Amino acid sequence: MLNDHKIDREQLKKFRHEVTRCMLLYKFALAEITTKVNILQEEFQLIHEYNPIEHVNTRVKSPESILKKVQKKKLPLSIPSIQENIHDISGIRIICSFVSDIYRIADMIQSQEDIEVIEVKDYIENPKPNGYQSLHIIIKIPVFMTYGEEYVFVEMQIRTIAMDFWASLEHKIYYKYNKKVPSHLTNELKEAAEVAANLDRKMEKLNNEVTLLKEADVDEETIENPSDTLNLLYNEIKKIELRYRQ
Ligand code: 0O2
Repeated sequence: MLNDHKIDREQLKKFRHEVTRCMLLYKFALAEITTKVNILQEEFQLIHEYNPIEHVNTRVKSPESILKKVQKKKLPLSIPSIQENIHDISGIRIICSFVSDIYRIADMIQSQEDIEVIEVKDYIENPKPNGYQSLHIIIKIPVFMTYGEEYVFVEMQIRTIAMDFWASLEHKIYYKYNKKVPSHLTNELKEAAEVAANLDRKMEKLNNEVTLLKEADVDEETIENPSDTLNLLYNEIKKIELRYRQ
């Protein structure tokens, strides 16, 4: 515990070392999960010729935010307690094109053997009272250090562009505003969240329709003689090679 007694020089050095080690762990955990997401994204693109992820952001929570959470949750001010009880120090936000992509990506990540799923909060199925929508998954992921492996909590937030747009602006407007917000503002914000959800539904429907049209339109390559087949394969390999050299 850090808040009960005076800290001497040696203890301070040890504390600094511990904090640095922890911050590195959280950074490495983000590097691990980012690699996993990138692999899924590239493989998905290769197999389905479609990229379900618009963009990905990661962040390590700032020390100020960690301390605020310690106070809010009335946790002991110690590194083990922070590591055990605050699960969103490493955070990754994955912005998907369509709602169905969110669950597809979530399933692919959750089914990986080295990932332990700790908690799933589905604010898409059950939006928060203010209208907030997103899929939150707390996972534990192994990080291989020089002294052995450590399992680190990572919070994944997966949502669409419309959900992210709403959440970013709501955050700016008053997510962390501690006073009571006038009810007409809360109502309007909730309405805006419903508009965003409608937009997601509409875009998903349009995408499904276009996918069906594309499938019906697939022009089968007709190959007349074996040398055409070889040329076709050669050209395909060249195209793939060029794409992956970039
Ligand atoms: P920051 O600054 O983004 O890190 P817990 O994490 O368990 O202590 P809680 O609220 O049960 O707390 O977790 P939950 O619901 O999974 O929310 C965690 C994160 O989701 C928040 O982190 C926000 O990033 C985001 N979030 C949750 N609710 C809202 C909301 O109503 N509006 C917006 N804009 N974002 C939300 P932090 O630590 O609160 O903030």
